[in-house]
Amino acid sequence: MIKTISVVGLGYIGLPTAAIFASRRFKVIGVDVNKGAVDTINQGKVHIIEPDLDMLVQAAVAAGHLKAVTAPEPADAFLIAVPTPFKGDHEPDLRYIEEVSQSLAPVLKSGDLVILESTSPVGTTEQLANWLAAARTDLTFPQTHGDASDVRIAYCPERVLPGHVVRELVQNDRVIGGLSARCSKEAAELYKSFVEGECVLTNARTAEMCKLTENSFRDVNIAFANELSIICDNLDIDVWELIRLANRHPRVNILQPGPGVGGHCIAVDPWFIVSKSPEQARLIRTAREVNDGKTDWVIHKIRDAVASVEEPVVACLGLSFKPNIDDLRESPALEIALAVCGKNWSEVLLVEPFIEHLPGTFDDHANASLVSADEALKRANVIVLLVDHAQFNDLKVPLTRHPLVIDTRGMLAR
Ligand code: SAJ
Repeated sequence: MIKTISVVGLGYIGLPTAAIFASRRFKVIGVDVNKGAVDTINQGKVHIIEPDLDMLVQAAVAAGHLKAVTAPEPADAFLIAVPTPFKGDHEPDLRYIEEVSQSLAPVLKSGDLVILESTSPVGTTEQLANWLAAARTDLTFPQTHGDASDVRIAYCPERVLPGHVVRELVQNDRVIGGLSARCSKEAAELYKSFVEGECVLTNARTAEMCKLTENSFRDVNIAFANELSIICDNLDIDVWELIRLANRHPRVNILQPGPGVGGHCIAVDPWFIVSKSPEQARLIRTAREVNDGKTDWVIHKIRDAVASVEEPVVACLGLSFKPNIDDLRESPALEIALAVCGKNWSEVLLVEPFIEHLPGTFDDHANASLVSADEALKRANVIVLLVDHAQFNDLKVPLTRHPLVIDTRGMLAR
């Protein structure tokens, strides 16, 4: 019977998961190496921006169901949600999972359940199990003892959309892959305490690949749209109209082109497939290259536009990685804005309604300033629409009258 759950890694996935378990009256111990985050959570506050998360955490801490600590303590179940970045060469970096396995091993006891949630290359759950087994030779593990093991280990990816995490954690289906059938079953029972979607059981390798497949599917399909946008630009065809028309076919559903693919998942996860299967993953690798290449293509478009006007002033509308959020990390819009500033082609007016100050990466660029959309429209002679924030809908009329607009999101065509 699981009474105490430890969630290791209190970021975008770990903290909401910890708070939801706490709301179901489990005793939840959140673990994070970031002391600042731990202190903030223990005050009932949050260190990340996600709708409804603040209320959930505040209630959980006030009720005494959630506390945060910097080192693992004994629990009946451990959920690991630490980052899995990649190294410079797109090779996955499992350092944080290895560190967790080392800090977790001393507090493990017979009967415990360990679930890995971090997006991971295929084989990582087995690797985690091997690290734990090497550290605790007094316990048995499922890779050697199957259903009879002392410790149960499973992989269960999340697939929540940033901005809708609290709702999607509850409503989405979960794919649960144990290292043995019993591991899958026990993990599913735990998730069923709050998941309203279906918990579908498989093995760990399939569950790992499933998460990577979902994001690669999106990446490949966005690459198709981005490639079309470049072909259409060359052929003088409006790609937005083209996609709208093609999508009238009952079995065609093309995604939307943009300035490249941002965020922490879709542009990263396909590399985890490529690094394991470099010979076979040809389309998946090419999709990554096409999407990254689209960002460079937009920068070249801006260069050509700047060259065509006298005393150029460029306005970049939007810096976040997708519409209606303030998240600038891994944002192609930000990358483009920084590149344009760095080239010193012109003064650059940056418009981002979701932030009050430019990030420090712009400190070296004296030609950059954060301004209102109205000011940007008044002063710029080259306008680049990089993010289709809902607020920019109000600009449509003046934008259509502007002589030089590079619309990477098809906002004007809508
Ligand atoms: N984008 C396009 N064209 C499109 C759709 C998206 O260019 O037609 C771009 C966006 O502008 C953005 C990027 O792709 O730069 C990613 O945006 P997104 O909203 O599609 O996805 P994320 O990164 O916020 O969240 C994704 C989701 N995955 C899928 O939709 C397959 C989410 O369900 C995952 O849980 C999350 O990644 C994750 O953690 O893996």
